[in-house]
Amino acid sequence: MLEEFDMTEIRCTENQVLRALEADITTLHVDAIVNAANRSLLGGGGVDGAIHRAAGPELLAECRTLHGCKTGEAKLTRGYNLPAAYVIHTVGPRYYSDEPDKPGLLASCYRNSLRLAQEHGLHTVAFPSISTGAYGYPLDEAAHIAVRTVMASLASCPDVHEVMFVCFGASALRTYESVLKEFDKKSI
Ligand code: AR6
Repeated sequence: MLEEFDMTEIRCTENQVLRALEADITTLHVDAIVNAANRSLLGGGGVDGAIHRAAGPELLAECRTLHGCKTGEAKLTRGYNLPAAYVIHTVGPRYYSDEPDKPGLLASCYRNSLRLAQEHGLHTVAFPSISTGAYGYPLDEAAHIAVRTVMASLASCPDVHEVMFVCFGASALRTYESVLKEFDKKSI
């Protein structure tokens, strides 16, 4: 059992752990789940659609008050009917677009989401693999950016104790597990 745990988690500091797991993010009892939204923040397909369906219409009503979100930025709402207390909505870059510095924009999604979590005193945050569905980012590249950015951001987010990388499917989980292991070795 312990061995299984060792494969999927990295302890960054005494109080901060990163973990990869396979799950539907809408089922998680965490302080905040992150939504891979679009700039309108008015819903869509993929994880965005699943989150809005599970949260109910009040989520869309609150999102309407936010007037959208720029790529790389993040905004917070309540979670309504979700088991998660809050939703942090962020907008990833489209891989096949002419937006400059897509890796930088993807990193900003993780950094700004964690900054919001810290500002609101949230301890547990679950991320989907932002931009790797409809927005076309290759999973392995995106996973490296995700893990590297979260590890670097946690130093300025001392109240965030657990970050989960929520993988949709076994193959995504294998990718995140191998990236976590890679970074774990680097940090030794
Ligand atoms: N739980 C966890 N991960 C999920 C779930 C789920 N329930 N559903 C999908 N994923 P995507 P993007 C994974 O397309 O690429 C929307 O229409 C999925 O396998 O949801 O950032 C928005 O409104 C993939 O790895 O987000 C935007 O228009 C990852 O979540 C656009 O899609 C992200 O896939 C955003 O595209």
